[in-house]
Amino acid sequence: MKMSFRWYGESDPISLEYIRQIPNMHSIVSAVYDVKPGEVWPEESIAKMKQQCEENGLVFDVVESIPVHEDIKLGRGNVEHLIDVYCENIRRCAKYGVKCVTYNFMPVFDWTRTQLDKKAPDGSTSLVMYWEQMKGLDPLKDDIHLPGWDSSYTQEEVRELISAYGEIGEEGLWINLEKFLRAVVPVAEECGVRMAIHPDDPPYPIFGLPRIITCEENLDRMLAIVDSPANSLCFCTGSLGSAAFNDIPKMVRKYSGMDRIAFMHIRQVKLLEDGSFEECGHLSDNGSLDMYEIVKALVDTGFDGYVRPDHGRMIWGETGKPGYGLYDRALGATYINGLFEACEKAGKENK
Ligand code: DNO
Repeated sequence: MKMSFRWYGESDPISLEYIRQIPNMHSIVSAVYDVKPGEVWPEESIAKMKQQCEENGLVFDVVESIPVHEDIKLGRGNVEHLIDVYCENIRRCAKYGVKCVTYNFMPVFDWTRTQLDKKAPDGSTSLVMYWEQMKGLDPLKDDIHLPGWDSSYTQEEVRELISAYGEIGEEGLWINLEKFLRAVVPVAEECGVRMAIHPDDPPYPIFGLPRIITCEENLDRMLAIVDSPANSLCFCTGSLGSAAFNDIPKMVRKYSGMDRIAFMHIRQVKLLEDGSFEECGHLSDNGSLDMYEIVKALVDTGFDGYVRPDHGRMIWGETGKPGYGLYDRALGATYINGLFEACEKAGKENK
């Protein structure tokens, strides 16, 4: 596996000088942030990112994300042009050494949480989603500002998008995903890039918006659309793991065994009885996911893709982008390194 760390570029309060000091750190996961979805990424920006990483002994070979324009997901407007731009961005990234491109197909909003700084008994804070806090919210009637949601949309635009997605429904979204994959995956294949779709977070409909990258049946369906390692998963344990119906170690074993996981987001989540969930420390004991079984499944199946610790808590007084502080993600990386070393050594001894 190649250990990686997400970095938000020069505006990120965490420097590459710090990131490189995390044991076993190999790759930087980043993107060009000052370009809107549907626009071409300037080559200079990609080249600069590559150079900055190299100066720090790191490799910029994972992109997270090239965002998919809402019109591609909705199948409206100038889809052909938007898909061409997307393909061009893949080619440009590949030219500067990128091997894996992450994206998602979630309507309107990326991840959904109701609070980003929930205090745990030990004084750390983390992101949570409590159904109690969601109750009664209706985006078609109320002005809703959930933390982390794209604030560039007006409430009017959000309402329009929500109704448009309501009209196409899940099957409409599948049709548009299929069209996207059939165009994009051959380009990725050609330039040696693996596309890695991020699951919906959480993996079920929110506010009636269709969500399709949610469970084993749907992951099978998505991978079958184009049966190629260039059409792979960004397997996010925390996103898929925030629904009890997903058996995470089993799914990791299956998809890694098929060589269809390009990128692992490893994070912990604690499921509560009513379906709410809290993010927590990476350790198995801290939450609902058995991290040992997850890493063992990767090692047993010879996984050689990218891994990153995902959302950390805020600890030791750190402030910054919720989920993306330095300290707890570094602890996560170290813990994940330890699990890999133990599983790899045990695997060799058992041979
Ligand atoms: C959350 C991230 C996601 C992810 C996108 C990929 O912290 O894992 O926002 O980057 O869904 O397109």
